[in-house]
Amino acid sequence: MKRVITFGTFDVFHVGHLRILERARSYGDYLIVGVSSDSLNVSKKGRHAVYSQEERREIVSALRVVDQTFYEESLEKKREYLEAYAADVLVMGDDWAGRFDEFKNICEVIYLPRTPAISTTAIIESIKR
Ligand code: C2G
Repeated sequence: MKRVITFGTFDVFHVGHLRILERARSYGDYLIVGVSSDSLNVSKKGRHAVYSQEERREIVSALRVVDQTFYEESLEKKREYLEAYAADVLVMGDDWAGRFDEFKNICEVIYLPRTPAISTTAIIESIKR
């Protein structure tokens, strides 16, 4: 059974998030998603997520293409997570292109094109207007 893993905040869930998860799942038989904790999100995005970590995990966990989720606490624990979840494939959007190549010695690393013209930030801005 080929185990695929991906990571993200998945705040204000949108089709860009859905499509990367669907595409990630297509690379194997089992998809594990590390959902960034609230504290990790603040440290990497410089702002609080709109949805709590529990709500973001609940939404991601409910998707047909997602088999297992956990809280990603730190970007520095990536190798630990890849080993702990026995990942065969790491899939990320290409805004991360090259950033995880160091893990090619333990799993396949695939970067997929982002879904254009949609982002949580843009959604928040449009709601504000
Ligand atoms: N994504 C996408 N298309 C968009 C927006 C996001 O394909 N229009 C992808 C991103 O490339 C990422 C995933 O959706 O692979 C989750 O995006 P975010 O929630 O913004 O997560 P990010 O901050 O990139 O977290 O350890 C890695 C980080 O936790 C990844």
